[in-house]
Amino acid sequence: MFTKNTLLISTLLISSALFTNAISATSQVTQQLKSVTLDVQNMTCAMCKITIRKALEKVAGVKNATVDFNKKTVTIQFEPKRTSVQELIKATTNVGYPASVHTNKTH
Ligand SMILES: [Cu+2]
Repeated sequence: MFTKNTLLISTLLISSALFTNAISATSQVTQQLKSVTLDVQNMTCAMCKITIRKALEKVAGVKNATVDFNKKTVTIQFEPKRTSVQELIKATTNVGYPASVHTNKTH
């Protein structure tokens, strides 16, 4: 009986932890997903933002791409087994937006 309760509690804890992660941008990535932020060149208007996001979301293995127009960056969550940072950079470059990996200097 004790084990059952413990198991239930752990399950609850794990699910709430997963939920918190899902809504938090600073979440630790799950085992299958990796996150990368790219600095994107040539981003000048709202259309660019859409073009970049669509180009990335077309890449197999990309879960989501979030463009930050003010910072000129895009943060991508992807499955490292299906695609790579090089592929992501190629995708934005192909639609006219050369990119490079964003390095966080405060880190
Ligand atoms: Cu534009």
